[in-house]
Amino acid sequence: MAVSDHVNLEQFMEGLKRRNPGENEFHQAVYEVAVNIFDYIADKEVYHEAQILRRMAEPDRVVSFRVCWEDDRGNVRVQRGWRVQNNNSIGPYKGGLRFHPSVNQSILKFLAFEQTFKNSLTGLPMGGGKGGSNFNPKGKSDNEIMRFCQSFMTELYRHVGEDTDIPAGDIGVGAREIGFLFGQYKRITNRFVGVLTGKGIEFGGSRIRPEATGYGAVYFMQYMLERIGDSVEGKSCLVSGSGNVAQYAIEKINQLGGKVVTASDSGGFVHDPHGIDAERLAYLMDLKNVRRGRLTEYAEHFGCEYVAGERPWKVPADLAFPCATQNEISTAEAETLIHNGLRGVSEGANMPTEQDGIHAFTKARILFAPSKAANAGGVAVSGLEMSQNAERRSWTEDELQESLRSIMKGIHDRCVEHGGGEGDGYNDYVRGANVAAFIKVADAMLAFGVV
Ligand code: NDP
Ligand code: 2IT
Repeated sequence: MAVSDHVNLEQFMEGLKRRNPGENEFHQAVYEVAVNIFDYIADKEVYHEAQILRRMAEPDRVVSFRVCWEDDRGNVRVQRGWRVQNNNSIGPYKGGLRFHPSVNQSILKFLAFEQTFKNSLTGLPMGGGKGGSNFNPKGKSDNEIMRFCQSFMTELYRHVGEDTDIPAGDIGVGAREIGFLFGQYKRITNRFVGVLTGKGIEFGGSRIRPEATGYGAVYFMQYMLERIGDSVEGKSCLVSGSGNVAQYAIEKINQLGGKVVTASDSGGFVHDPHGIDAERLAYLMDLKNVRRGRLTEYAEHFGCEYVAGERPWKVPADLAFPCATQNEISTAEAETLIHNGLRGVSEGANMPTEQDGIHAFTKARILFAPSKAANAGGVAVSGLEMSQNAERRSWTEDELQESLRSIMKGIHDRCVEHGGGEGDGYNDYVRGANVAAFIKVADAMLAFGVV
């Protein structure tokens, strides 16, 4: 087929939307990648002929199932469960599980698609997948969480395995949920294997997995700043979210000499001009992880402002670390941040910035690290947990800290290699990440022929 006969970007997106009606987050995630890839492959006939991007945007399979459980009052509850296995060309499917009432097929397809690219960037042999449920863990007792996780795994166990698909945590799924899920997998199969990552240290978990995503997102920012002769030290920082990723982003920013003045949850945000220092972070962690309370309590305890129903982006600062959820920086909020003198963004959450917001940041030549690069530290240490499980050993904290830093540096450098930043000129990390990730997966797919 001649190059001129190929569909263009617009036709490609029309087809994707027609085949996946109403799945807006999925359309958004694919479009973000397709813009760069159509440009990159314009003169590369082999990728067109093999329909590589079209195949990447069609998950290998989507498993959807019913999850029934009983609440503490004896009521029967019915939830939906999914596992989206997007692509296993460079390794077994790998990616988290999200438990949140907003979860639907579109969100999981976008996350599984993104995960394929992110995992490729880590340099480790992992394909992309994602799963979860519209179950709302908020306000549930430990026993209810356990019964739900057991029921969820009673179906999921058929589709996963240490060489097939290895889930982990995401929103609403942390150490407690992974423990219940692993316990049920082991009970059903009578096999003790690394089928999940993010496990407790006692049963095969890896050191620094809890820290890895937040730390990695801050390292990425540090590497972007170092490239232009600057650093995180002395910078004022906005963090959104107050869960796993946000907490360890705050910890690392503090260690590097930055000052974090905000955190948020689904109710609003807290503005703390004093800075969320080590002592205040310890309070926040106890509040969110142990007492499972709301940020309003933090504001009351430390006497600072809590802004209900809003996100932190109106507060002037040097750096922003969105660490809550998708589309949490609107285009208007991106423009406000730019207007207030923002210098850099590192996306701890998955796809937190709207498409036009990303465009506004890059147009204003703000350092912008897209999620698939910036938050890859979590899944990278998950990959290291898989290696440790396979060799039935535990590596030391020092080894793992060093590996995380060098993996994030490797991702940064690959984004520069393909991002058009010459010398210390402005680098397009979005393009760099998309192209670098694409090449590895695409070339593996070419090697397999038409499958
Ligand atoms: P947690 O469940 O630990 O924390 C999520 C935080 O975001 C909470 O503060 C929560 O508020 C807030 N939040 C969640 N959904 C919404 C929403 N719809 N609107 C406003 N606030 C919301 O999740 P994680 O920290 O693990 O995940 C945060 C982000 O990072 C997600 O985008 C996830 O996909 C991404 N990520 C996570 C990785 C990991 O290793 N955990 C790895 C890579 C990316 P509340 O407390 O009110 O629920
Ligand atoms: O989005 C992500 O990269 C994660 N939630 C972590 C996935 C993993 O397998 O550790």
